[in-house]
Amino acid sequence: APETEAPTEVPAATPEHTRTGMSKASLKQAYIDNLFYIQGRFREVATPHDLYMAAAFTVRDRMLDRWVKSAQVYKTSHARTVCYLSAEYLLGPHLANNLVNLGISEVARRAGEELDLDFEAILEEEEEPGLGNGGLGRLAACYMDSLATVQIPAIGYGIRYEFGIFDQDIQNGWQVERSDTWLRNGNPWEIPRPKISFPVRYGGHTEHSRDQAGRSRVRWVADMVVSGVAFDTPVLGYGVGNVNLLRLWKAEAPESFDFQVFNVGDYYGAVHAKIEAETISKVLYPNDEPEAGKELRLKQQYFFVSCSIQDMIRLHLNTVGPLETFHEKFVAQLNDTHPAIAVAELMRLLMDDHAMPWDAAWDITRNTFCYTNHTLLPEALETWSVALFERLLPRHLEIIYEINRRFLDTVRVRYLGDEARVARMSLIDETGGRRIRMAHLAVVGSRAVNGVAALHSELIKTTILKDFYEMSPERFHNVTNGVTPRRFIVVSNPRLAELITEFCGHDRWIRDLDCLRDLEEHAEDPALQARWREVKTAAKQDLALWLSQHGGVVLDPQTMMFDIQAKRMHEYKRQHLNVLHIIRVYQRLKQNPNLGMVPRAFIFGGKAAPGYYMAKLMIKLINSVAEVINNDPQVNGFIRVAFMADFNVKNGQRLYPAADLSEQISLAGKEASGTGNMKFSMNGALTVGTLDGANIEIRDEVGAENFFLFGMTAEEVRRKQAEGYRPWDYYHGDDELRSDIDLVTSGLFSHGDTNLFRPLADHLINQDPFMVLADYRAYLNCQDRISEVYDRPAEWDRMSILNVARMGKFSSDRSIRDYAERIWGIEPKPIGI
Ligand code: KOT
Repeated sequence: APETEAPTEVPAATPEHTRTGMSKASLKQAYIDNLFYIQGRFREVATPHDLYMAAAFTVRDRMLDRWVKSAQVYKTSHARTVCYLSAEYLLGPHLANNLVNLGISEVARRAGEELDLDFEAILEEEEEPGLGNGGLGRLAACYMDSLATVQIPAIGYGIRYEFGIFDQDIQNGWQVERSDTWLRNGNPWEIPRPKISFPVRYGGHTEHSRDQAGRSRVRWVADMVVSGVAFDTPVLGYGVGNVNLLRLWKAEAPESFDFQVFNVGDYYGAVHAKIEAETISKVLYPNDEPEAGKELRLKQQYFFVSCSIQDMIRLHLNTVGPLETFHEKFVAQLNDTHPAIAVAELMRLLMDDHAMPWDAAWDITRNTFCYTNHTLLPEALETWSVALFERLLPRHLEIIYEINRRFLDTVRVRYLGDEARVARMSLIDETGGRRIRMAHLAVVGSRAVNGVAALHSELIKTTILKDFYEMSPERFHNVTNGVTPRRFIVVSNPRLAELITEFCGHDRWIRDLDCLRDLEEHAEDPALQARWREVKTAAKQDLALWLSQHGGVVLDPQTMMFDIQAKRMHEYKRQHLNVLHIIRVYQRLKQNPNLGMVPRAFIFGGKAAPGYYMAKLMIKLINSVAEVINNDPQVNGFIRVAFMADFNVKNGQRLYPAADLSEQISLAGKEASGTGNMKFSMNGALTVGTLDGANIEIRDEVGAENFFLFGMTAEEVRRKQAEGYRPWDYYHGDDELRSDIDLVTSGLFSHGDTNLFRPLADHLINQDPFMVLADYRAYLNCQDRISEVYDRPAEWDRMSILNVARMGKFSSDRSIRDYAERIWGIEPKPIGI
């Protein structure tokens, strides 16, 4: 089969081919053609969805030239390629982003106007692919954008879930989940590749023998097989000709399979087998940090990893040739441990299918993979029971045992007699039931290991991977996360983008975010400050309007500070600390209605894992506090509380531009990096935050005087925990704190029910694993300082401008360049337009 995944013939360069031309006239003609020839409609009868599809195809057509050309250049030049292996991609809507990256937003808008189309309504029509939970999945999406933009050949491999992250409704204050049917109306951005498909096997047993040359060979006789089919989405870089590939796998029953059963007459059995196969890519597990440990989850992981590695081997054999150079052609980045089974799978394919001896296969494997860790939370560290592995992946279990045997021998030689260390480092956890430690497999099978922010990368070395760090410190790195300024400034905050462009040169800052520095010298300029404020207020107006139409809360964008916390609901992120502050302000206002305070809108957004009771109760608490405050005329001129339902990429894009204050208040040492912190700050919000994750580096960049810091350091947290933390003492030692917690259980927020929020309050008073009570006072004091500064607009605006000016480091382009230079050893392969 030919190598490129799109036709190899590049159409002759005809600048105004109506199917690809970028002029307004071409766009208009192409749009009308697509509406007619693809949707089968003309304007008068077209539905909003038809209008969107025509727009999507018009844009996609303009990406395909570049895609084909990229594939050709990458192929003929044997370009080294990054394969990003991730179980999640939280992409967000494509249309607006692709228009920006093609550089045709403006001309498309004008073309739309002349066709009398409602451009905004068309953008709104797109259903976002929510193929991820939160930070980890969104990071993968930002990295795909940046890989293309910095012109690095890359393939993103993952799963084409039929149902992505659930949609969240709020009913009676509670989260209610609805299934996400994003494919219902078709997906114009993907191209199915039914001919690119691989068998993936499960279960059965292994048979060991020797070949004629006396080499040992293994045959895996599986008892279930599914077929993984490729669906490709082009990922265009900003202002470049490079288009990379996002290849997601859908599970299907192999064509031959049901006939076998059908022929013996078991028609129902055949259909059942089909459903069982399709189940594998049916739905995304909605757990953000803690692991589900479900069999289907392991099946999903192995499914996409096996397809991806088989695809890489196929590509290599078709282009470069001998598998001995596999690791020179490819570097594979493991996005957390979810794809860590890839280490055993590559070993299996090289040895069992391609007859390579162990040492050669191990050399290639270990030089192919690199592993990124995204969390230190013990409950999120993936382990699988040996029994489950044995049942599902018997051959891989053998390989893991052999990796472990050889690895532990090196540990023994290095640390004579230290069997405790051997047990700690083993790939098998023998304490309790025997379990496979996926992080250990990922580390042992990788050339490089990295954390996602400076603090996190340091903590990895002193906590969960300490023994591994001691043994080979040279393999440990830091790559601080970043976010794409295309989506999170240009697409979502066009007014700010336009203002920045006046100072930082058209286009320049969008590809080199360090250019934002040019704003610095104008930070005190009253004229810029006035316009800065106008831009912020306009974004707040947009959000206020949207919120009033969706959920009904009315906020005043002119007078109120917009104080926003938007992220997954989790105790370690401490949304309840924010709530305690709201309750304190409420009580102050009730005691002194004439308290001259800066009015604030407290805005929340975030989904809770469906099985995470405490997180769901926090949502209910926020909505219950909102109900009381928003309906109390004594206070609702000063404070209001809003919970934005269904926080996803699209809704995030409404929030980030409108924030005055960004809440990044996790317990120090718990948030690996955070990326929302960067999105808010890039849009001119000031941060109230702890010294956690990337907050530390954000503060270093923007200057301590432009960041509202509070709370314990990770080191103080560690010490306090070691001493024995007693939240009870804080509760009894601080009258205001006690009164705030008591108000939660008083029934005021629960129509007299004093039990509803008792689990939350009791947990805080008795356990408080994330030390909300210990940081409460520092947080309140910090919030008071914040209100004072907000009262001095010139000062606030200067700080806000400086935040944006100094955010260059947090572009995901910088992160990708770091990976390319320090970890991947890969050069850009520029493709012009
Ligand atoms: C989920 C399950 C297992 C292991 C890790 C996770 C995980 C970690 N999911 N999201 N994260 C977040 O990843 C982001 C990107 O690196 C970080 O910014 C954030 O702090 C993590 O919580």
